Amino acid sequence: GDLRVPHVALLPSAGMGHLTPFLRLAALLASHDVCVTFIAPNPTVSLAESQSLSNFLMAFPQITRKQLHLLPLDESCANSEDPFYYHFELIRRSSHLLSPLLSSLSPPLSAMITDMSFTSTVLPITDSLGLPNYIFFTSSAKMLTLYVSFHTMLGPNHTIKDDLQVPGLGPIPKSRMPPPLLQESNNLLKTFFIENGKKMTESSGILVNTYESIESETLAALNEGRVLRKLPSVISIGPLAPCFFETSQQLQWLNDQATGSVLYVSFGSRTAMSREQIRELGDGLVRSGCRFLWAVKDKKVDIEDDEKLTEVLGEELLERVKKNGLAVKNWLNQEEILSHPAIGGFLSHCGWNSLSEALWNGVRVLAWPQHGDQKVNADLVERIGLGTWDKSWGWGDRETVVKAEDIAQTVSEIMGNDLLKLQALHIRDEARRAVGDDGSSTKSLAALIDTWKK
Ligand code: BUP
Repeated sequence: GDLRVPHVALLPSAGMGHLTPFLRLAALLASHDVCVTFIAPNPTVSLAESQSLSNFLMAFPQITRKQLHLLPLDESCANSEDPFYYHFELIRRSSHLLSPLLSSLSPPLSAMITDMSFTSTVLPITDSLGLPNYIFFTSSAKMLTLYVSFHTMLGPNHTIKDDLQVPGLGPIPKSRMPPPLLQESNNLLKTFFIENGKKMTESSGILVNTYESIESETLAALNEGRVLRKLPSVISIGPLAPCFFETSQQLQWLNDQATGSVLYVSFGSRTAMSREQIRELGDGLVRSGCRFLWAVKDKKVDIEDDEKLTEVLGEELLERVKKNGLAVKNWLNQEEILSHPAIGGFLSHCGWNSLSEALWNGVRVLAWPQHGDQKVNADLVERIGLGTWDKSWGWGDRETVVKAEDIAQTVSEIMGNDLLKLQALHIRDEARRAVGDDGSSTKSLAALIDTWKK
């Protein structure tokens, strides 16, 4: 008989690092003739999220938006931890609104795809509706091994003693784990890891924005029960291709630079370095003698980031910066920048989306992890030959201030490293093959969609 058109609902979490891969996945599913409903938590934390979402929906009118209206929390629940983690909590507490929303959708849903941070909240809801629920893990497969194992590693006082060891895989040393996980006291991130990590086993499958040739050993360990005995299949569907729906920014400055000569510098949508570190970095970039395009971020949340560049950098440094590079404080269309022929390197915090955009475009990476999953990802950058990582730089500005001389030297080294340049291009070819016609990720996704048609 006729196969039905599958209808899938997607629920992303807070922050561009979660929203962006969900938008890319939505576009990909729509291109495979899946009917997609995008559930958008409202309001968002940042302006970048709300703008990106509305541009996306204008470009993909076939995708339906449903809003999940977030209930305000009382004062006692508000706290000073990361506003994005706090927003996860807000979405979690409004999740009882999901059940009526999901059951009202027409045609009836075939499946739901939920962000990893809502695993423990949303699984009971979809279970009660008899709806298969897939968890989309928005970081690397290597990070997934820690996510699902963390709750099994806890000792007395709820701390962990050891590195994560998985048979056949390199360890994840404690020093590379997100620092809040090592604290004795509970915090939002730790609670999320424990509760969600436990529940992952009950999902219908785990989708990861990665692909065989960069994480084959980790994917094998996950799927052969070496990480946890009982884990649903881990399906690599990446790298999710950027979909150009944002309006082009046409940076004239970039168009005027020589091919492969510019270092792009950005630490993601939620990292603000200290003023002191920002100035050392600026000084270092100037002293490297390389051309650079620098996204300066002074506050975690974009709406609060209103100081002028002159105030952040100081007049003297700003003048020096202008001679060699371009510093900006507004939101840049990063996928457009990384695909520009003038870009030859990326000084990155190693957020998983930034890395997937770097490898998609064959751009060398100089890793400078700042928090969260980023050291685990930086290690991967080094191992696959996409770039270099100077571990003495630590976690951004929390442990030490990295000096301008060090930055200058490392930057000029990576921009002059032709071997890395070739390796990055090779990685780009493999990445594109994975999502090409006969690619491993394409096949996995097609098989998944087929199960929804039955
Ligand atoms: Br900043 C910035 N323009 O100016 P990550 C970011 N981005 O397009 P994060 C821009 O936001 P988490 C800008 O291309 C990427 O897709 C960028 O995600 C885009 O890091 C996304 O790299 C940022 O995963 O999130 O924001 O720190 O901590 O959740 O990884």
